[in-house]
Amino acid sequence: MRRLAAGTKPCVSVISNSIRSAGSLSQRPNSNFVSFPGALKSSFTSSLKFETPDSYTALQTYRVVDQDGQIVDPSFSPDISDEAVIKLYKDMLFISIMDLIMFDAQRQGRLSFYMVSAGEEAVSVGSSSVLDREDVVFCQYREQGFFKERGFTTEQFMSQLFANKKDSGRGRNMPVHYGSKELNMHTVSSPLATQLPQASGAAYALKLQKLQDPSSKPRVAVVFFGEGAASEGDFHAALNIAATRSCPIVFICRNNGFAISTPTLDQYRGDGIASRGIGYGIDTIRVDGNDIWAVREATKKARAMALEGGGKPVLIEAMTYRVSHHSTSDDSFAYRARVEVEDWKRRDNPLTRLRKWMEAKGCWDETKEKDARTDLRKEILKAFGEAEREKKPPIATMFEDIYEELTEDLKDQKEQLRTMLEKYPEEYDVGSFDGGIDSLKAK
Ligand SMILES: Cc1ncc(C[n+]2csc(CCOP(=O)(O)OP(=O)(O)O)c2C)c(N)n1
Ligand SMILES: [Mg+2]
Repeated sequence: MRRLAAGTKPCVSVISNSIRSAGSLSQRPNSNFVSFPGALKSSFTSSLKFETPDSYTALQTYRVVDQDGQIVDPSFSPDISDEAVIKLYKDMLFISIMDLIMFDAQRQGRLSFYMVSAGEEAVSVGSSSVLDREDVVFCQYREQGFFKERGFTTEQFMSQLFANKKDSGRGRNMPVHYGSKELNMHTVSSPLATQLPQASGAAYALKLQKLQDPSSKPRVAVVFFGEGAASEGDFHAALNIAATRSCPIVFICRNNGFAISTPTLDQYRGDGIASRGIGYGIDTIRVDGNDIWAVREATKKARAMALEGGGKPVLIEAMTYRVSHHSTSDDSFAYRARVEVEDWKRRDNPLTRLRKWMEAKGCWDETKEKDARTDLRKEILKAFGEAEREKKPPIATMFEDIYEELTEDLKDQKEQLRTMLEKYPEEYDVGSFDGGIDSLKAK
């Protein structure tokens, strides 16, 4: 091992250790196993046989509660109070109601774009509910339930969607690209799968931080992605670096059957995404994503595993069905049968499943359901109206946040913009922007 300079932090020795162990393999005489550097536990065989995917049965799907809300795992008992379960149910309900309202708002031309997460609410709400608030999270774009459960407010959702001056992203992103520094949630970004290597990097940073300061709080990185995003090279890079560097990270795949119009059959021929986790040497589980209890149990355990022995990656593949169109720019009935969607809505819906469970337990009924729906709808519509009326961020903010001080070029552009807007007031209505043209006046 290399000698460490005085004061060098212990993370450096971790890296040196792994270099030494990889180079110190030796062969034992007459062994049935040859420790090739690239395959450490492979025994010899004289049978010439290729492995085929068919010789493996599909990985099983873990569930706690069935489609009728009945418990199928007799060892299971809820780890939270009835009130806490109701809160999770209301978070899921909130999302499903907000989705309908905002989808319609886009159709009315009041919003440029929207994406709903119908059928997938249990994955995001369930996983959020068992993670630590300080775990660092990277979402794809269909995880509004995670934001909700972690504490994103109705006003924050609406401010982002209407890109008004209260949006912490300063109105620069497309709708549904939420983010929150306070909640340790990185901003959603459109290019698929880019969040995956970023999350592995964050997990590595968390690992090094813990090594440098052992008294610091143990934290994991958590990253969501769709099975479609898993076709990107970034997915493979992220899994491999997390595995080889033993990073504390939980990968959560929402396998909802589609990447826009591309069904999974055209996306891959292996056993889903879970089989890839194992291929990369990562502990993996497949769960029923419509069962919030299964999602909670699996995520809780995954987090604990990810923190074991200084850190390791864990992969969860949550099986769901994308009930909605991909986005407001998509009409999914052009590529799938309406009856298929109706079947999923009716037969297996995460909200209905939890509701049945709560009703059987005696903590929910029709009246409570009606009241909750009315209250949530009111709350959302109130925030909707306020956010829609709110001013947009000052025009001058478009020049900010790149350089600490405006460069001469940017100052010029700002001035040109002001001149243009003043010259053609009939063409440019700047009344909806906070401060109007005044924000462009040189300070
Ligand atoms: C690099 C890149 N390629 C293509 C797209 C266009 N695109 C946006 S979402 C999407 C489908 C992603 O499917 P999946 O990861 O399964 O997530 P889901 O929409 O099913 O939740 C595609 C192809 C993109 N945003 N970025
Ligand atoms: Mg998908």
